[in-house]
Amino acid sequence: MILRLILGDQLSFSLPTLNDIDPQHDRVLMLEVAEETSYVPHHQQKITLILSAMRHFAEGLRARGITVDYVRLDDSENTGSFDSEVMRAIKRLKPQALIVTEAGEWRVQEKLKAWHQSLNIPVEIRDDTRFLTPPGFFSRWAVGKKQLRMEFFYREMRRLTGWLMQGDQPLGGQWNYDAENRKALPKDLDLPQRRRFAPDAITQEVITLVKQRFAKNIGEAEQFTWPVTHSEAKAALNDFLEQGLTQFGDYQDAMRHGEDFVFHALLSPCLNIGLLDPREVCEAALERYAQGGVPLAAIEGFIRQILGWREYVRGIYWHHMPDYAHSNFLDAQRPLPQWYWSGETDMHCLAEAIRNTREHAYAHHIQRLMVTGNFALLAGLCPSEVEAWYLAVYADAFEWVELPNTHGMVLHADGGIMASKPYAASGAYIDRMSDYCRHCRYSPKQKLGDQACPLNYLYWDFIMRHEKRLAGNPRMAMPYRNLKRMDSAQKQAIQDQAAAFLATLGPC
Ligand code: FAD
Ligand code: DLZ
Ligand code: SF4
Repeated sequence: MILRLILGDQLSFSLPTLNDIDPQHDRVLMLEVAEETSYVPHHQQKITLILSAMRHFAEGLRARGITVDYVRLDDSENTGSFDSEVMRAIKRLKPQALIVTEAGEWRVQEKLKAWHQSLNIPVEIRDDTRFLTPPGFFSRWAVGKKQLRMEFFYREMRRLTGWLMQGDQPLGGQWNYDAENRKALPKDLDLPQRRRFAPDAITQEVITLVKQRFAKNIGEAEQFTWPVTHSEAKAALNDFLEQGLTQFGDYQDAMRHGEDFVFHALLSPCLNIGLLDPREVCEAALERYAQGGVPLAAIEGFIRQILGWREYVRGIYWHHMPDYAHSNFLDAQRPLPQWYWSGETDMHCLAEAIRNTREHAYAHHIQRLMVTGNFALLAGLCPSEVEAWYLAVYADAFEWVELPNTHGMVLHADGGIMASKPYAASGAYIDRMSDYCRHCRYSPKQKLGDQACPLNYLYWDFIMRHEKRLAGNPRMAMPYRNLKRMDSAQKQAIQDQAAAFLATLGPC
């Protein structure tokens, strides 16, 4: 008998672990363990999603005639970690060998690798083939390059898949239509009501468990409406294709008070735990494009997110770990303010992004990057604390995708591995891309004084604080040219107000 371990983000029937399973003899092992449910204080809905989807997946395997040995979080004999539960299962079931697909996180992958030594049976760790990049492709592409840039990786991936290509040229003559994809939402544009999923009996049982065990964690499990099965995930994909894709490009960066989803896909939780396959998602979107009515800029923008960004961040993660997590290029040391959890701040853009994070364990990309992320960058919040927050609060958060986005793209803590410059912005950006400022006690037009948007003076304080580190970056030339035009009294006033504001966040 071969024991086949399936982790909580590996819920795909095409998982390499299952490739050659003999349902007559082999067993699948699935483990709900306290170590994984609490290594960061996960949002209640994230725990609900993973445990409910695991339980549904186990049912799906059983329906295919596969025996599943499933350990629940509240089983009285559950010892609480992957290591101890795998040992216990081996004692109980006496398998000849253990098969597992590589883990999505460095921390867990190190555990799996140690089992070669610590378990007294052969352990086979298989490549995770559920990504669009073939194993080893990223490292081969990265070798010898001084600087890695997503845009060039993405072009290689377009050539490899042949998606949106005409021979060896990009369809429409351009690789990237980003410039067309930065519109603000017109006031009178109605946004679609998105398909959500009512909890069934299995999910209800998990919600009760989560309420008992994780009552203090952020969010409300009772408000859970994420897909937990492959068929629900497919319905969510169809909903996006029907209601989101056509306008996805135009309003990719837009935000509106009270609108939590805009035209975004809402598919990352399903993709990251295996309920949807990235190839299936891209092919379905390409098919919809082929039927007509979807602009090229929209389909290109969407394909770039999955074929480009998603694959690229995974490549960066595995190429640079474990050192990647430890750099702190901007020497940011300030603790994360408590209001990142509660949302209780007068800055309306932040209050909104955190409100919908609390409500859904979701915020869209621009809220993560340009609202909570931008503030963390400007205020010099400590990377490890910010990263733990992002890892905890989003239903789609797994370190392979969360870390490069937070450590690299948002905080520039990697010194430019992920992005060629920090995405720092003042209140003018938020004002251009949203209606948040109209609901705020601050004004994005005021640079200094009691009414001034804190992002305005924090932005210039950031630029001044990091002049030595950033002024030489050609992509930062413009802000440093503008800084030169400021007189010293103006600079001092900005620094004074920024210091007073930062002091209100607590000691550094
Ligand atoms: P859409 O905006 O509709 O995009 C479609 C799909 O493209 C997403 O489902 C996702 O799979 C992929 N995608 C888009 N942008 C990225 C990106 N930058 N990196 C990787 N995939 C991308 N995404 C996660 O899946 N998990 C995370 O833990 C995560 N943490 C993030 C932290 C920060 C600070 C930032 C700035 C971004 C993070 N992202 C993360 C990327 C992105 O914000 C989410 O993938 C996206 O918001 C998910 O919502 P959606 O499915 O509606 O995506
Ligand atoms: C995030 C998570 C949670 C909350 N719970 C479990 C669990 O009980 N069992 C499990 O197998 N996986 C869980 N996960 C996912 C893991 O923490 C981890 O992210 C993946 O195994 C990827 O390495
Ligand atoms: Fe955010 Fe500043 Fe606008 Fe207020 S004024 S919503 S703090 S950008």
